[in-house]
Amino acid sequence: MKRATLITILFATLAVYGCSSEDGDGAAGSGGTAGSGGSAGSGGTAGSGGSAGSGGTAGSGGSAGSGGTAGSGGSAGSGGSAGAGGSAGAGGSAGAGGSAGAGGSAGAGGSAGAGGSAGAGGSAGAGGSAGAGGSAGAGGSAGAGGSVGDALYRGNFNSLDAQSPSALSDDGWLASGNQFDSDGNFVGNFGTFPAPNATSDPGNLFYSAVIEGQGGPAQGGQQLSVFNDYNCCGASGGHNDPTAPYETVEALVFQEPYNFDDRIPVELVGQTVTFFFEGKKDTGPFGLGGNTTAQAFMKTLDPDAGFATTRNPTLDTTNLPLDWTGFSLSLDITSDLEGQILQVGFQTLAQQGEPSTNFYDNVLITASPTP
Ligand SMILES: [Ca+2]
Ligand SMILES: [Ca+2]
Repeated sequence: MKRATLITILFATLAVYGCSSEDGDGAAGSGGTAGSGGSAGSGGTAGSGGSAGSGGTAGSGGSAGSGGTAGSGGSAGSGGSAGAGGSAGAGGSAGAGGSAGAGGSAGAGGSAGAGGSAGAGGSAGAGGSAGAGGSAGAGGSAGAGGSVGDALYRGNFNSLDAQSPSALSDDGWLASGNQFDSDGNFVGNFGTFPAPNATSDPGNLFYSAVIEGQGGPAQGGQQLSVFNDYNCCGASGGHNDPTAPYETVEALVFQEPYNFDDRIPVELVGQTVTFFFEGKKDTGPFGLGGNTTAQAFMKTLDPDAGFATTRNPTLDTTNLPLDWTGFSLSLDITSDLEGQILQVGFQTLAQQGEPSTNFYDNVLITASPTP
């Protein structure tokens, strides 16, 4: 039985059997006593259910807010000092390497590409077509003909009288000779004299001769033959040295554009004297052989210093080609050579009567401004 139902039955019993101390007439009208049900107000004690408020202790879960100390993870913010890595940003100053980008201004070297405008110099290469004008320079060889006006000597021997003893000397040719001992030491000089023409007296004359029949179209009818002096030197000297080692004899045949009486003038200073000639080997029995040597030469001599040789360019002609071939050598006339003597010609050096003949033609000696 529920508690509230039991309480209701109890009160009802009391109402039937109560109040017996009053006069016993007991009228039924006293039923008003049922008003005592007001004691049911003690149900207010049920307010102690408020002690369930201790569940508020669950509010200590607020100490979970100490999870805020996890905010010390903010010290991980010291990782922000990793931001010091930002100083690595100083590496950004490596960006200054970007100023290396200024090396890009080296791209200004690209303006060196303006050097490409130097390629415009290539158009100067068009000047190379002007080089075709250089072939016009071949016309300059005709200009050599122009230098004829400045020729110090020009000779082709064609019109010389081959039977005249003075054929060569009449054309300005001179001769000289030297004797050397077996060690090559100078023994003596034979002086300078008119170049002989051995054709006029082959048994007695040496050094040089006007000959014929050795030329081609460019050499014409007559040529110059140059060889040694086989009259040198007494019974036991020069070619007659009886014992080895042997003495040698030098024979010189030359023009003297500027001699003792007409020396190199100041006007010639700054000029280059060039000696052009053509040469051919003599294949006959008198052709150069044995130990003989030969040269074309230019020589300056100083009369004020014992005729000392001051310049002596030479060109070896010991082994001339079988066919006519052109040669040249040159000498720059500098101021120190003013007043000196200039000789231009051919030399042989021989011993023991060995053959020494070379053929020459078309001799041209010019002077033109030194390049
Ligand atoms: Ca000739
Ligand atoms: Ca000897």
